[in-house]
Amino acid sequence: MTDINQTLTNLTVATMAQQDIAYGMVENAAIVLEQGRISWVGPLADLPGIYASYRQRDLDGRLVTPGLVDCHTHIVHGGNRAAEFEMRLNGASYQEIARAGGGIVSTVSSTRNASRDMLLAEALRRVDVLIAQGVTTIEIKSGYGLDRDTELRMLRVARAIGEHRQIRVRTSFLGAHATPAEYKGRDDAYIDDICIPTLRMAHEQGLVDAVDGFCEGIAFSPDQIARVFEVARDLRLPVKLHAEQLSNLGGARLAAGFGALSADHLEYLDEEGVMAMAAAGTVAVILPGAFYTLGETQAPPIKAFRKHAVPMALATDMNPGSSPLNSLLLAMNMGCTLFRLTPQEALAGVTRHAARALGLADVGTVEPGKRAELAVWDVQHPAELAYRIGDNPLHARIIGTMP
Ligand code: DI6
Ligand code: FE
Repeated sequence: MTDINQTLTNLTVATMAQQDIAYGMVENAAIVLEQGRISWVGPLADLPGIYASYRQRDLDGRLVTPGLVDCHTHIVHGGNRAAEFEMRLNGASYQEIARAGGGIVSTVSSTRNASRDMLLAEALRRVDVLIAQGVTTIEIKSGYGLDRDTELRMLRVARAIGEHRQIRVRTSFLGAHATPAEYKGRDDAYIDDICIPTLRMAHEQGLVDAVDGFCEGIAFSPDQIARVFEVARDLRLPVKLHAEQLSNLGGARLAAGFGALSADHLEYLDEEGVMAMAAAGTVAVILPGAFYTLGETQAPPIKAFRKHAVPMALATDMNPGSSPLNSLLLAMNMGCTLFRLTPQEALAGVTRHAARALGLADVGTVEPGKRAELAVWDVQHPAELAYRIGDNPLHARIIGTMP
């Protein structure tokens, strides 16, 4: 539903604004949308007279939240890894799967062999599932090309998604995701020959909003990530990092040192790393889909994040290998059930904190001045959004028309 100026009435709104009221809740509320922005939010009884002439839209007592933000996805990719999933459940080890050509490498070859149109069609099908769940902003990474042309093609497809659907797309360059087969054993040469020159070219073509990396024993060292982040800093691009997913290499500390928007996964993060993130204002992006798919047992340090007031976001990490999870609502439920997040933390994790993990100040809460991007739900209480498993209570997304 889109309209230029309208007043939404007969609703309860979880504004998710930083307030001492749970969910920033306002009951019997009204929301005024003008020219694609939120102009006013509050009790209907206090609606200023200047809005009396606006067309009113009665929401029948439904719950309104900010449009959801999925701040960490690899949703553009070729092929899938179902065969690998079956091999694993038939007892194959990761090594056997890798020897059989599984893992990131297999998605790299599927993606390199996929045309722009194929990548776009497959990604749009996955994005439509998220849109149907109230997502209005999505982050999309490169990282399955690992050569110049395919990395650029992935980023162009990501931008095209925002042209084909009413969803805002933010892109992250993830050339430092893995070393491709042709550079096996030559990580530094890959960083110098392919990753950094492709980052510069993608930036020149306006394809990059942030720079990401995978800091892990099976991927890149902190020093190698630092070389990519120094180029990002020269290009005035913000950074974010897959860090401490399988071990503690000090990736989150490195990211915080670069003033990173976010550090993501974080299962093996220690309190020193949490404190470095707190000092830098770096958001902790929690990815329960990968934890669940990989059968991980080490949970991220949620209590330490609370203790040091590190904002926590939640995302699908939608990718064909470690997190073939295409539901942000299920990610909310997993965040609560697997990591003991509260339902309020889970909703903040896919609204206010997810927007902050993307460096976006104009979405993530229902407050005057923010973009008019809302989700309307057939639920009585916002906790139902994390509580339900496999359900989708979305009634509609409301996206105001920008002039
Ligand atoms: N961490 C992950 O879990 C994924 N990438 C990353 O940096 C793995 C992606 C895949 O398995 O295809
Ligand atoms: Fe990821």
